[in-house]
This record gives sequence, structure tokens and C-alpha cells, in this order.
Amino acid sequence: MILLMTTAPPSNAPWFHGKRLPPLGLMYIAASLEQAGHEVQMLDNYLMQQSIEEVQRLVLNLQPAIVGITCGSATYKKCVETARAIKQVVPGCKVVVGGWHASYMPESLLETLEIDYAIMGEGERAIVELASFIVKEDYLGASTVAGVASRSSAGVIKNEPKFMNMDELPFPARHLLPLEKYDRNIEFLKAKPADIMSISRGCTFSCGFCETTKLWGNINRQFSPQRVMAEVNHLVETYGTRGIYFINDNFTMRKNQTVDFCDLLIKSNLDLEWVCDTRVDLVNQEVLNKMASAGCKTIWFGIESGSQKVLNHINRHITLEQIEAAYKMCRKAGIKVACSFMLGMPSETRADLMTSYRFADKLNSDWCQFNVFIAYPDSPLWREMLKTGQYTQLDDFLYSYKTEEFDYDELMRIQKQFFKNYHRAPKRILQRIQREGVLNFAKRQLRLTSSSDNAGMA
Ligand code: B12
Repeated sequence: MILLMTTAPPSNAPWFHGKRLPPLGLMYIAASLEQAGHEVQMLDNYLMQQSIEEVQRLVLNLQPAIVGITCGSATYKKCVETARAIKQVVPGCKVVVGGWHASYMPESLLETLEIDYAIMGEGERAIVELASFIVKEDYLGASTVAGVASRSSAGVIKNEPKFMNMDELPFPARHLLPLEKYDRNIEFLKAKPADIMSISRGCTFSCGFCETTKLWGNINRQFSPQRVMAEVNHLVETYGTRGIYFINDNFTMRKNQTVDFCDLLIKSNLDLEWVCDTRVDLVNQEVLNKMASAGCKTIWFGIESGSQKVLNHINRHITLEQIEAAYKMCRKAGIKVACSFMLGMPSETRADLMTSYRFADKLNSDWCQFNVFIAYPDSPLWREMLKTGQYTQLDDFLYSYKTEEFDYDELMRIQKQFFKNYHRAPKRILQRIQREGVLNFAKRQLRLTSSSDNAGMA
């Protein structure tokens, strides 16, 4: 049997946000292995937060031939610790690490001898091929699988990943995880229960803070509208889903596919509510009107900065005018807007931070989040900061931008101030009372005054 797991979260890290969303990527891995005939069990320890000893007891009891672990740069330490603990109790099993950090820095994982393989990029095909070699104990064959990185006498061998045709992918194995234990409510939607889904992989843009191209290449692949509709029906019939958050970088990357999917959703009369992420330069009035009539309630835009100079420096290829135009079109279509700004990106000054705050105030989004920028490996901004030395090191691979004017602690202080000022502005209070009603608003105010961080959007 094969055990697939996430590690416990870096809970004491100030930037850790405790959102409880299911590990979609790992559920795709599980579904592909089940489809190939393997017996699979999953442990989302990011949610369950079991101790290392409890994980060891589970592994001892299951005696898996393979343990697959998702590793983000923020959970690198936990991943290494977990691999060592597993090998202590079941030395014969093979530990395979995949996910974001494994795709960006596989060598750093293979430094730990208890980790046998790292899978870079899309994992479904690679894990199925790797598992077939491992069960045959053909380790030479295993080291030849596309997307696999492994140790050899000549150092780390990294095989170029291969991508699949999206519609060949099975539905994520949601049946292997206790869905009821997750946040099945999305703050931008009234409909409950609400679940997450993925409709595409990869982004053709190259923003300086993002390293997704190392995971999915610089191409965008999409499920066909029919395939997306089939999974929506599956969610509704099997899990009673009433709301969906499409968690992809750019939902409207291909407007014709977006319109076709909306037509299918409208014809289905499922009357679902949904939210998605996209870029302001990937929308127009026609596609927004269609999305609204298909149940889209909110769009999340990554605005990042209110300074054109900073937007250019982070290679965002967006203008402030485009942002305001997209907001106008969303309002006209009746779609609410959620947005996020990042504070403390390379080239940014204290004055730029104030410019971002004023722009956020002017946009008056329905939801607005200010995040202190953390550089993740191996993004262009991460490399720039290492080169200039202008950083505070937060963790093994995580850095925050540092200048004469501010460092990480000062940025966290500014974030809290922005959060308070923004949500205490009269027009925001009015906005929330209109959205939630006086009673709910009063209840939330009480809760918010007790916790002033950014965890929950106001
Ligand atoms: C949903 C989401 C979450 C959810 C669920 C996470 C999960 N386990 O899936 C929650 C809310 C829990 C979460 C938490 C955090 N997240 Co998050 N999250 C995302 C998001 C928006 C979508 C991920 C997703 O579902 N992708 C679609 C699926 C299909 O792809 P996938 O998960 O990458 O999985 C594929 C491959 O990676 C691989 N794979 C993944 N796991 C495994 C395991 C094995 C064994 C194998 C073989 C292969 C494999 O195969 C999968 C299928 O092909 C991404 C942004 C993005 N668009 O990718 C950010 C993203 C992954 N998150 C990120 C971050 C920083 C965080 C947090 C640190 C945020 C915080 N401040 O607390 C935490 C901690 C994450 C961690 N574990 O380290 C970064 C990771 C960067 C990095 N270098 O690690 C991303 C890339 C955003 C960004 N652009 O920076 N996140």
C-alpha cells in the first residue's frame, strides 16, 4: 500500500495562515495511483497536526511500500523531520517528496538520505511510473522516470518533467480525506458547503514573486469545459456542494473556454455560487456578464501594489488604469471584488507603501488583504534579494525585503496598521453592514477587535 501525506504546518511562523483547505494536488496523486491499481491511504497532517510519534505509529501499522509527502518551502523542515522519523520505524519503505519545494529545489531535499526520490512538477504520471519500478525493486529504472530527481554516484540526476493531457486526469480522490473537517465555507460566498476545484495548470505570465513556471512550465493547460462540468456535477451529487472556489492562477486565461463552461453551468440549472482568481487584463465586459449569469459572485485580483514603478519592477505587466477599468466592469456585471496587496517588495519605499494604501482605499474592494511579501525560492525577486543582500532571513529558504526604511517586523507593524485603518474607514463599515446586516456586522466587530491580524478578511 502507499501512504500519501502532508506535513504539519509551520504553526509558530508569524506568516502562517491557518486556512484549512484540502490538498488538491495530493488528492490527484492518490486518484492516479488508485487508477493504476494501488491501495492508497492519505493523511493531511497539515490539518490533523499529528505528532511525529503518532505518524510513526501509523506508518508502523500500515507498513507502506511507499510514503509520498507534499513539501512546500515553508514546510521543508517538517518534511525532512517526517522522512527521518518514517525511515526510523519502516527502513524498507521508499520516501518520495513532491510539490512546490521539490519542484524548485529538489537537491535540497535529496541532501537528506531518508528521502529517496523528489518529483518535480506535475506528479500524476511520474508517481505511477515510479511506483511501478519501486514495487519491482527496479531502482535503476526508477531513476529514469520523467520528472524524478534522485541521487547517483555522479550526483543528483534530474529528469525533465513531462506534462499530461488534462482531461486524462481522474477526479481528485476526495473520498480519501474527511472533507467535513475542512473549511467548507468561502468568505466571498453565502452558499454552503463550498469546496475548491482546479480547472487549469500553469501561467504564461512571469511575475517576479511567482515561481509557478517551475512547476507547470510557462504554458497554460486547461480541462475541457465538459470535464470541468463533470467534476462540478460530481461535487454536487457526492458532497452536496453549493459553492465552489476555482483556485487557479487565472480563471479567464482563455475567455472562449470560460464562456463555454459558463454556458454549460447555466444549462445545468444547478444554481451554484462560485468565486475565482484572475488578472485584471484577462477580463472584458462580455465575459464578466456571462460569468455573473452563471453564478460567479466574486473575483479575486492580485493587485500587489498601487505604485506603477513597483508593478513594473515586479514584472506584473499591469497598469493602474487597467485595474480601475476591471473594477468598473465587475461592478457593472454585479460581481464583487476581492483583492490582495503585498507590502515590502524589492524597489519599494515607505512612500510606495502609502501609495498602495491610498490606492486600496480608492478601489474600495469588497474584500482587501494586505500581505507582507515573503520571497519563496526560486522566484526572480528571491534571486534579486539574495544578490543585493537586502533581506531578513525568516526560515531556511524564506526571505523578507529589508531597506533603511523598514525590515520584517516594521512591515508586520505597517500591515496591522493598514488592516485597522482600512477596515475602520466609514465607507468600509457601510459596505459590510450592507453585505452582512447590522447584527452579523456587530458580532464580527467584536471578534475582530479581539484579533487584529489579517487572517480573516473583514
Ligand atoms: C490551495 C493552496 C493552499 C491550500 C492547500 C495546500 C495543499 N496542500 O494543496 C492551503 C490553504 C492549505 C495552503 C497553505 C499554504 N500555502 Co498555498 N497554495 C495553494 C494554491 C493556491 C493552489 C495549490 C493547488 O491546489 N494547486 C493545484 C494542484 C493540482 O497542484 P499542486 O498542489 O501543485 O500539486 C501538484 C504538484 O505540486 C505535485 N505534488 C504535490 N504534492 C505532491 C506530493 C507527492 C508525493 C508527489 C509525487 C507530487 C506532488 O503533483 C500535484 C499534481 O500534479 C497554490 C498556488 C498555485 N496556484 O499553485 C498556493 C501555494 C502552493 N501556497 C504557497 C504558500 C506559500 C502557502 C503557505 C506557506 C501560506 C501561509 N502563509 O501559510 C501555506 C503553507 C503551505 C505548505 N504546506 O508549505 C506557495 C508555495 C510556495 C513554496 N515555494 O512552497 C504557493 C505556490 C503560492 C505561491 N505562488 O507562492 N495553500
